[in-house]
Amino acid sequence: MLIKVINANATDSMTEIIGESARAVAGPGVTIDAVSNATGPLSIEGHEDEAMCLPGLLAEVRAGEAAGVDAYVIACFSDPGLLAAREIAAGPVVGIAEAAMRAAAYLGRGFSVITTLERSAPHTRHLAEVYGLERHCHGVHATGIAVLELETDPEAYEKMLAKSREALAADRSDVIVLGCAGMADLCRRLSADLGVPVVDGVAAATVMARSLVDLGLSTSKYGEFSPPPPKTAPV
Ligand code: 5HY
Repeated sequence: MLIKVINANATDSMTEIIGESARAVAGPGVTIDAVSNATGPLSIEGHEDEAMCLPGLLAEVRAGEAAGVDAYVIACFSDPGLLAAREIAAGPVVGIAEAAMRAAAYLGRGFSVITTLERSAPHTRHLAEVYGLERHCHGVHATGIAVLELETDPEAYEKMLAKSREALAADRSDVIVLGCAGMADLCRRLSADLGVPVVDGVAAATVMARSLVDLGLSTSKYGEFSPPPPKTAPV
């Protein structure tokens, strides 16, 4: 089985972290093709970045279709292009925010999302509503660490640990969701230090994508997610 994991941004070092997380859970017989979005922004930190990442991200899905990819993971916590990718792909497409939040709902009474910049928090709350998980999402907390600083700020881990402890107490939650694909490598350490489940969306989405393929299931093409009709210019 071939799962293509698409980092919506153009930062290769983050793609490596994402690929490692996906490979760690992929299981036997699954090949992970982790790719960067060559024409996307270096990080996705707002609506304009999200819009700008879409052409490159969807081009990767189209290339995946030509290469026989079985399923896709969109590895960016705003789940950019998720619905469009579902129109293009024959196999299932799973976004890391949706997969992480759904997984977290199995694990406790309520979860807190630990995100990067404060500006990302409202969109995460919006996604929880869209996915019908707002009752489970007890809070979204920003660390103030920009996406690319996750790799360069020597205090990034300590800041995430402190913010997670604050969130668990303030939200009366019992599960932490990592709100950025670039946090994937911190998941196990954070869970050990906090003593609660910590969900990395890259891993959750990879397992979900694999499971859907194993079940022989994919996006319905019956209605909304059928390819759009061909267009001819008016004359
Ligand atoms: C992500 N941005 O997962 C999001 C997270 C964020 O480039 N990869 C990004 O902070 O909005």
